[in-house]
Amino acid sequence: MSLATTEPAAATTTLDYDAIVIGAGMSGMYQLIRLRELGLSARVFEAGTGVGGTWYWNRYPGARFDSESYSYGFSFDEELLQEWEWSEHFAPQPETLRYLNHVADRHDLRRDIQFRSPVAAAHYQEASRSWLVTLADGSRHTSRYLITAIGALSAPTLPRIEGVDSFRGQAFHTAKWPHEPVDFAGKRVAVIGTGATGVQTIQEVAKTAGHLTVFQRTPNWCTPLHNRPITPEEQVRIKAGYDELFKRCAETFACFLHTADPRGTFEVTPEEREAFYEQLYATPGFAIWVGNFKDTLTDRAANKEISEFVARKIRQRVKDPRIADMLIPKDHGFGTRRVPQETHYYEVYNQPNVTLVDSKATPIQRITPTGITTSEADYAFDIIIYATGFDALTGAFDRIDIRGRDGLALKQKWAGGAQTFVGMLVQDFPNMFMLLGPHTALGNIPRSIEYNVEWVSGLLRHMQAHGQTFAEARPEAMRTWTEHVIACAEGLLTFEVDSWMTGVNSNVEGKQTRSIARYAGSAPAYRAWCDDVAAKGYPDLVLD
Ligand code: NA7
Repeated sequence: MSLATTEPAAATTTLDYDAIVIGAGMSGMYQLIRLRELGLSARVFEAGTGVGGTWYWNRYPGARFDSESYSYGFSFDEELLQEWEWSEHFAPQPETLRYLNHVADRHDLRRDIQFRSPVAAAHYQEASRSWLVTLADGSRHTSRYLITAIGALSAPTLPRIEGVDSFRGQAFHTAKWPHEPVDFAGKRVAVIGTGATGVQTIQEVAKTAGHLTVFQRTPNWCTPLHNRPITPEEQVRIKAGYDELFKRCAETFACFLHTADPRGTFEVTPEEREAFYEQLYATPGFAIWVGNFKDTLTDRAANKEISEFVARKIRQRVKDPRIADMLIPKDHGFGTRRVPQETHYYEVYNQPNVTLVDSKATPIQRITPTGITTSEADYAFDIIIYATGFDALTGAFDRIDIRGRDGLALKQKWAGGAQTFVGMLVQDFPNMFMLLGPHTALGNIPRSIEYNVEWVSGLLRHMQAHGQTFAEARPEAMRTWTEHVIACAEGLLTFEVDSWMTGVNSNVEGKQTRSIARYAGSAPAYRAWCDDVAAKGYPDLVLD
């Protein structure tokens, strides 16, 4: 590749912006702040009418954090940390959306964000080494850099079931929830899906629905969230302890406050093990998932122990043994799929207004104008809620026509599985930077977002200092990183199970088999790798 020949064109082309950012969720918001600090002009295109991304779209009843609120907020703004008060240990969605709007106000972000502007296409322009971005309304915008801030769980999927459009009642996907409240009182309501979203929805809707019917295809291992209000004394301690708290998040495996216990499951006596499980079951948040014995997700026998413990809890909490049995997963062990965090979820099935349908044994055959037909029965509904999840990790990328050098489609590049360099760059797609793209550490997501934004901003600062305007991952660096991501997944029970974490979505063409698009190493190891690249002056990138 001759870099010199294209340089004059690159220098003389007039572009609309230095950077175009797609998405005004937490990634896009923070990236905009950093771009401004670098003195770069930026435009954020956002499909919604407001900021917040995930917390803008997912307004379904019961939506809330599963990470401790104070570990989830932005950490970069000391004044914001002191000024903002979370009301609960696991904040509900409306509060999080208020928080993100507050951040947008505080940093005057909206003047650089264009709302109601879904991006349809982004094409790399070889001659000018720039990006041409086309919005759904056909308008075109150019920039030197393209930064995707489109989320890992942001492309909702409806079931591929005949008749979805034919239903005459109200129907909602949880991630496209209306801005007005939905009244369930006296209504016949169906929820399809029992992932983290379905569980939060079900336990809330069951409070007021006339009758709620839950269509469960695969049960998940759910554990108590133990949410409660933050007391004034706790508020003081939280605010005084932010440095310590974020230091801890930076040290743990997945940036949560919880991290694995250094002991193996069978290094302790059965009594000690049971006592430890009980303690974890009583601890708020993800302690039981990510703070368990170190071999919980790698050793089959260890995993069986904790699975049996949680199964016993389900049996204790659900009165009808037949229903309890339906709610206990049989095809995967505890923690090998995302663990939904619940508040009286299992007790919902003791209520007379709730019915559980096994939609694996009696599959949904079609949605009808009046309800749902399974292989066994016809059900009539006023409201159908689709808690059917997302085309995760790569889905949001697939929905935009992203093309790199020589018109190569990103979808084509990733046809055999995602390939990236540290989850942030892709060879053949110069000057495109991904925040929370495939192959990045996810975990407690804002912590990962902040790191991604800071790394990309550090790279841009380095390029500014060296008079460079072109960055592309070297093919061998991308190969090495992609192989490393695949190696990290080896031996993990999680990768032996179908879920969004292994790229499986029964409702998306071509996503029926498992793939590795999620980095499964530790967040500290991820950061160490990326920091090393920066410290060495980015030898894995072609910079010019
Ligand atoms: P998930 O975890 O992907 O859950 C989707 C649920 O919908 C799951 O129970 C699916 O069953 C079910 N589903 C999907 N399609 C169908 C059809 N066609 N028929 C019946 N049931 C279906 O999505 P969530 O939104 O709950 O959570 C995603 C992440 O977002 C979550 O982990 C958080 O990190 C935030 P299946 O298990 O595939 O049998």
